[in-house]
Amino acid sequence: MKIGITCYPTYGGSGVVATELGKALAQRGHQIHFISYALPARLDNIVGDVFYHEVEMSQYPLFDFPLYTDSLASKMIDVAKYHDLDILHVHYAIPHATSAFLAKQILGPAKDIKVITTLHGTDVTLVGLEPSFLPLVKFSIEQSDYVTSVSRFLQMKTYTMYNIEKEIQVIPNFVDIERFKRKEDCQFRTRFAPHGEKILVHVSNFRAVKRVPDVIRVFDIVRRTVPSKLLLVGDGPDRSESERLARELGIFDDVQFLGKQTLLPEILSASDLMVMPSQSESFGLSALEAMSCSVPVVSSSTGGLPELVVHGETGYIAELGDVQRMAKYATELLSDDRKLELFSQNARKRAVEKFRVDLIIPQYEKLYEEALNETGANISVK
Ligand code: GMT
Repeated sequence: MKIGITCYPTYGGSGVVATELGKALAQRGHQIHFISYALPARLDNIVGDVFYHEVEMSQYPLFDFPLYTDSLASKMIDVAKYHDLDILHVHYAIPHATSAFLAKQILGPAKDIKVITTLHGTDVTLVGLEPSFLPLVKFSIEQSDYVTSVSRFLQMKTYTMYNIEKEIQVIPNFVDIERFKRKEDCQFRTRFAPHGEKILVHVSNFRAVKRVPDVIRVFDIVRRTVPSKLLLVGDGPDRSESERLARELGIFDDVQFLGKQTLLPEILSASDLMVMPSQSESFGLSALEAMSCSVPVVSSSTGGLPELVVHGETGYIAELGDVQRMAKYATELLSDDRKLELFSQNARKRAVEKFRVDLIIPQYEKLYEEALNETGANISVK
């Protein structure tokens, strides 16, 4: 199949999933066309037919604000026409699903391109609810030929918050279990924890929803009883506040702010426990990547996290904001090497058995085939 994939090209989860999906599909013989405003961050190690089309933005002085939705739709039309695309698969509804709707209408019934929208999280749970977006998000979801969400939580949220009748299929996120595999004798371990300390890790875009200050507070409690270090990977609006908090608590020397990193499997391989106290998390891709590297997760109970983290097996789940409980769980696990080893094995096993690439990609392929075998829009309802 010839598939156009649109996503945000940054390190955010939806961009990572879209890029890894495109790479895996190309490896299985499909022709993939990425359409975005920059080269997707994880578009490396390409095997197969992968193209990248950059959306050009017009700089006309009358436009105080960039008209990305329009420019993206025009680029989609071009790519669909000249590369004879069968499918446009957009990740994160705003504004991608709207641009795809426009492109489909303009291309018309002769082309009958199928639009698939994958909902990822804040496009539905946060940004999409703003009055300036809500009607457009609802409309664009309903007009897509097929809609998927990355967790049951997000599926139900979309049904209820947008009163959507259209069927939303759950296709969970996935992980490359060969790339995200624990590397023993990892040099990072001696670098970060030279005296054999335990290592806690957090990976995010440091937005408010990730509650990075909670990670630091959890660590502050854990390190009182367990000799340990904290690695913070990523960057974003809450980084300065988090650095300030670590200084204020007098623990800055035990906290490493690593910024954005590409060597994630190596960093995760050096880690003993991931902390993810998010306020909202429709799936929690970085938790899955940690689990795949045999790192158990202590998380909040929000969103889709309970669909990923099995309490008492692959990690622990606590109420949102309950820093004391998260710290108690982390301390317990890090103080008991046998239990830690068991949880690490369970975490890896769950990633391998439920979320590995070759289990999930065929679900998307099946959806594409269904879409192509249909004439006219998918009118199935929930
Ligand atoms: O808003 C974000 O945190 C980023 C967002 C994205 O689209 O990049 O992440 C969402 O999609 C990821 C991939 O499906 C999920 O793993 C994240 O849980 C989800 N984030 C939230 O729901 C906050």
